[in-house]
Amino acid sequence: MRNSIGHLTRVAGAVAVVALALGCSGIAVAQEVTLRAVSSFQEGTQFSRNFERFVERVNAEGRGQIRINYIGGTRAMPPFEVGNAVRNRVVDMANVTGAFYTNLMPEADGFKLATRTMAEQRQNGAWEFVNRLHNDRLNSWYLARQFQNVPFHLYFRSRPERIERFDFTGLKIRVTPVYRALVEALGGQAITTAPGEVFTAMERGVVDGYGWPILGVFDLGWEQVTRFRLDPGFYNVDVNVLVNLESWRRLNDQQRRILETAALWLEGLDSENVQIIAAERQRQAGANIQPIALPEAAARQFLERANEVGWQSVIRQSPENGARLRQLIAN
Ligand code: 173
Repeated sequence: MRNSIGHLTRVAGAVAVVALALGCSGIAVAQEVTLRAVSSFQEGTQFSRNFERFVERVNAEGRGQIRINYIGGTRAMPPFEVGNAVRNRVVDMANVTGAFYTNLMPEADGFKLATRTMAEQRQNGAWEFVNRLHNDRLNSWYLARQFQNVPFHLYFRSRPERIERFDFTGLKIRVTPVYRALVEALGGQAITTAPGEVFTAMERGVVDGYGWPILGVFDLGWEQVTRFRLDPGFYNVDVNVLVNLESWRRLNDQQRRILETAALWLEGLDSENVQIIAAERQRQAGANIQPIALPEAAARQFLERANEVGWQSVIRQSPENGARLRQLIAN
């Protein structure tokens, strides 16, 4: 009896030690949070690439604390569904342009019109305002914005007749919300498609041209169906990194700091774009994509018109927030 009690005491002691050890390691394991992430662009292409570098960096620096499980790009999820997926926590994180979630947040159409840098926007309350819009409409945290120094262009299969007067009457142009108001204001017919449908739409003659940034034309082979690019470029690209709000709130301070530090690094990668753009213009010329350069006065008019039409459209869709956004992000 005495023996068996002694035995039981020893067993209980051992169990307690094991439980303690498990308990501790259990806490340590639970501390590494995994976030599931998607991109609204194809994996490995221009507008996914820096986000993929960001994922690598977070996974290296966050070892033991936070890990991003990158599920992939448009193979994993259609681009126009990404905003909703981060809102509903189908994913925890998304690399997505505002143009793909204007259905949830009409103001997102205005990000392309920002003239203040992200550094300025983080100082003057713009980031906070835009973050609040994301909190309210996308149930998400506005972690970063990339590619602010990359303009959009219009590309064509053949030289449009009245292009010098930027008259698009009779032209069918593939758009997203980025270019829709402008194309329509200039008399063109706007047809919305995801990037993955541009090649076929051009090849089959469903459209005469398309809107796209200066970068990324070669990613999906569009040089085969493109002969002209209208210069100047207009607006600027926004590709945002969003984190579902609940996923964000569940992180501890240190995990958030890892993401925030990497986000600033990610925004800093924009400094690489100046050289990348110069090389890309050369590459387009080499692939027989000719620039149609508007004369200086016409170019100025075109840009003014684009800017005006862009803001009108945002403010029409969201009068108060649109006007506030303009004050905060544009000079
Ligand atoms: O043209 C598009 O699909 C589009 O709106 C966009 C936005 C940001 C980067 C690349 C494309």
